[in-house]
Amino acid sequence: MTLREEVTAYVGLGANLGDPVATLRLALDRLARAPGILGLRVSGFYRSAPVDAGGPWYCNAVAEVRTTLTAPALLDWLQFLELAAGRERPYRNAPRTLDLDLLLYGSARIDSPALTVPHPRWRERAFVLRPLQELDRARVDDAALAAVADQAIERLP
Ligand code: A4P
Ligand code: MG
Repeated sequence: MTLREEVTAYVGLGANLGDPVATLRLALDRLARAPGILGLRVSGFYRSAPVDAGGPWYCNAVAEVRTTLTAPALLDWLQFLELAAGRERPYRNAPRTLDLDLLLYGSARIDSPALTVPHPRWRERAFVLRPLQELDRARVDDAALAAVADQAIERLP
């Protein structure tokens, strides 16, 4: 049997329909139990105004995931968890019960029809940068944060 190497990946979580905090908690719980997931570290939860989208404010967080899953296999799990949360896709950037984005997968660069890593917009979003900075300060520079300072966001207690 070939043992896969352990990789550290970052997953962005977002929700603005239903009970976003409860949905994020449940998704994190399910992700932590998924096969091939060795451990999770989770940022605080944030309330953020929709960026390039309408609808209610979002709840957002980022999870650092230690995994032996390949990036496509991890994406499959994330999409399964979105479906389990009742995710529908009526139009682009529509309000959603749960959105799980693979932000980073080790140092991999992936550009396939189903998966782009790093996520193309991760550096443009305060709702990604702020929670990610909590988990790994070195990944988020002050210039990136300054560039998104106009995006309304607050950490939930
Ligand atoms: N896909 C490709 N690369 C990836 C990746 N790295 N991670 C593909 C996840 N999926 C990836 O995704 C569409 C397709 O992208 C998938 O089938 C997958 O194969 P989706 O989740 O159906 O579509 P989406 O969520 O509308 O697109 P995306 O790219 O996640 O949207 P964005 O740009 O992330 O924007 N404002 C606040 N405050 N908080 C938010 O969470 N989210 C968005 C979504 C907009 N504004 C927001 C928030
Ligand atoms: Mg998405």
